[in-house]
Amino acid sequence: MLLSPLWTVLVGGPALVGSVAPAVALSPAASASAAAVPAAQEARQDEVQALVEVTLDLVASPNLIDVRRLGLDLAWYEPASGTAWLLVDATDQATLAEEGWSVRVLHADLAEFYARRAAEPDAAFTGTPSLGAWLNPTFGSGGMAGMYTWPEVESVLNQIAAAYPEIVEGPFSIGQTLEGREILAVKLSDNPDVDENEPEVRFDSMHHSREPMSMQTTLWYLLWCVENYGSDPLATYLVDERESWFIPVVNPDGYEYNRQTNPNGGGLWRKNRRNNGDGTFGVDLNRNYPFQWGYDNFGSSPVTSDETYRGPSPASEPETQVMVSFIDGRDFSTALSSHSFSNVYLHPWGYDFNPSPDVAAYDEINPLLVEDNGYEIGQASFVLYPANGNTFDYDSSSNGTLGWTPEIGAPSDGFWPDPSRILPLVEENLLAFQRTALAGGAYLRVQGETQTEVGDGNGVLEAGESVDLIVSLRNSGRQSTNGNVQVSLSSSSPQAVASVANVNIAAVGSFQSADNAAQPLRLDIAPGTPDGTAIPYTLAVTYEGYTQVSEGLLAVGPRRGLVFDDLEVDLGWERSAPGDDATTGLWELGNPNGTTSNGGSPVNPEDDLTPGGTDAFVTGNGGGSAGNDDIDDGVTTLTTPALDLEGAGLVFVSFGRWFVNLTALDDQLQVDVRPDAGQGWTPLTTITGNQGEWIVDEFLLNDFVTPGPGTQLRFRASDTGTGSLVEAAIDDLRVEVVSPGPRLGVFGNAGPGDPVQLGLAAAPGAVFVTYFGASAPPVAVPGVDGLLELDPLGAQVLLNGVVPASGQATQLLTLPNDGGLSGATVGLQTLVIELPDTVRLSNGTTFTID
Ligand code: 0X9
Ligand code: ZN
Ligand code: CA
Ligand code: CA
Repeated sequence: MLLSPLWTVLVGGPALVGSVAPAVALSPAASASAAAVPAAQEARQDEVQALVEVTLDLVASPNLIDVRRLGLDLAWYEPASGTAWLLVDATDQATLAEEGWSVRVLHADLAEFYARRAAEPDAAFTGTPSLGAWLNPTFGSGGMAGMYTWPEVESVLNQIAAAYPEIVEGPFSIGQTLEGREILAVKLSDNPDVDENEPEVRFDSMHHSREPMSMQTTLWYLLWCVENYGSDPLATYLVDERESWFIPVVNPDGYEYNRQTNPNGGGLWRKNRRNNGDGTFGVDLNRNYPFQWGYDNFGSSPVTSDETYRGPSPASEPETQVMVSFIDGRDFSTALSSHSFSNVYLHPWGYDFNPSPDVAAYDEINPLLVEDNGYEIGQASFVLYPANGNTFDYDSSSNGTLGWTPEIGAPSDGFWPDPSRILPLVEENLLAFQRTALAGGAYLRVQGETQTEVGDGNGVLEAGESVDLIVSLRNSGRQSTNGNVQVSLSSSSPQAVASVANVNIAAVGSFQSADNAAQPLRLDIAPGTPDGTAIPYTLAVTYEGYTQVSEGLLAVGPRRGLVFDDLEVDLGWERSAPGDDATTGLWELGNPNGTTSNGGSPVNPEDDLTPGGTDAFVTGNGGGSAGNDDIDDGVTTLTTPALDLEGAGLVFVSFGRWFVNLTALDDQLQVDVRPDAGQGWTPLTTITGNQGEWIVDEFLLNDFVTPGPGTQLRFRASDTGTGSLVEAAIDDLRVEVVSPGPRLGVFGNAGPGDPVQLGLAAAPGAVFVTYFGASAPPVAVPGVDGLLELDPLGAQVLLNGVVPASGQATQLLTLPNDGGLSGATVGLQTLVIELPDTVRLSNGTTFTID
């Protein structure tokens, strides 16, 4: 993207420019009367609200305390950068002018902006949702900017309960709102009408009526459970072994008020609809809970007109009372009380900086919740700011519940994301909902497995030997497993038999680890199994009737390096491909020039990955401003040279990659593989999120394709959707093989005078001689393992040597600088002499000079 402050990006297309005022330093205060409690008494619900951005200092004005003092509505805050978005009416704007704050108007009328943005053709949701397609209205096609209205939520809950009566109970009222609406809940479990002895978990949303995305996400998880019950093992387990309660809209009065004022969406009413008796309305329900209520005035306000007004007394509001008695009447182990927006998950304590008594549990579960979406997660008072009277603080203090508040969606999504964003946002939070439910009971995870050769002890699994498998398990949940854990092993290979196929592990306690080291599982490899044979196997871990299956592959024979490209020499990778449309930040090879975001986080790397190395491929390497150097407007493709891996056995590929995606997390680095030029690309991995560090990924190519004669990888980095800071980099490509015999490869796109890498994977200490010449049909040679694929007449020695201890002999060769060689195809093959008396031929391969 161009170097533009965050806000210009968020504003959207050119049609909106008219509503954006340039950065204005409002006139300095004539008298900055701090004693004034501005805007305290006015009825503000009917006023137009503008969204303005201001940068807050930690100490100097304006700071967060000033925001509180002035009773301003803080819609978004990023402590790291100090960026704050405020919702302000005309009176607030006058106050800001008096205070002399420099603010940027992002949207003069935010509600109108949301409604208009959601109505634009390119914001529409098209296609069929993968869940809730049978609902009326379909999920994602609700009546307010794609969001379900309150009557639609009621209808949808009824439709779900009617369709799944054997697992859904309700909807029933857990009590009434101030205006007499029923607060609706459903219960999800097997035997839902019976209170069974199963861990209880709760999912509520919309304490704040301008945050409908939280309700959509809660409903999505409910839909995932019911629609996958009986087919997906996890959904089945979570229904059978949990009692889950859903309260999608805690504040229907406020939500209906928004429908009345803004029927097409965009309404910004947050609090409930309490008439405060002084011309103002509303109490912030997430400040009204009766634990440390009114602890201080920092994050909760005694001022009735404020958006964080905590009410006259603890649990003064009917909605809070209903939730409190519901919470007290049950025994929730874990809970999510969802809000929007900020791409963050928050947990207790909220009221102060003291650590939660459950800090160890949070530390363990937190990273699991955000493993896929990369949201920030941590204690609310630190990650955001302290605020008292929060739902999760009450959950924790009264019932010891582990609770989180997801703030769903990016700042660019805001309170009313485009309809087209509803599905991506619910999807990116599904895992956290599943894992919150898991953590409420036993949450057994397979953390890893170790394989030990049982045989001659040379560290290599060979024919006639066995392998012992030890699985390490971790219970990251709040309850012990109910009974034993079964671990079992099987293989579909005709060359393998599980001689120890089933073992039991005693119940695993809450936040405890376990393994089967005392009774390893064992797989026997048949005598005579050739090197390079892949042995697939399946591990199954079962507890409480829930089976988690993982597939693995064992290689028979030694694993050796074939190619290692640290990119210190240019081997001719292709830097573009047909269809590329990025306008800046194209792939280039060089010494990376680091850039950083305004917030100080890394964007382009400063260093390559190779120890002692210099160069890597990066997308744009101009240095200077991060926004000028990164990918913009589309995709840029990097493709490796082709490598002959036909018949190579098992092929492991690894590479270091760097990926940064700031602003909106909607971009990716897509890695694909193809076995040969004529064939289609198969996805290897999609890297999303924002890492900002080198990470090495390894893949067994055989899991994706049959490695072929022209195997290539390609890396497609893109900035799509919302313009973002996007940078990718690649370094240290490695190819390793477990082969039936010595393996030879030539790597590089090279013309006359250019370098190529010649790689040989063979027995350490063996003597080798590599020949080149004309290829010929394979023939057997007496006394030699393997087939000769070179015409012996005219074949010449290219090089010879001794295979190093690593089993990888790599040689950089420069092609003769003779233009006449262009287009010529050369055959290559290596003779390997394993002293004293074994002689083998590598595969024959060919190389065409550019
Ligand atoms: O302020 C809130 O109630 C929540 N944010 S929202 O924008 N959805 O209104 C966050 C509450 C988190 N709790 C604390 N920071 N203590
Ligand atoms: Zn909220
Ligand atoms: Ca061995
Ligand atoms: Ca390098």
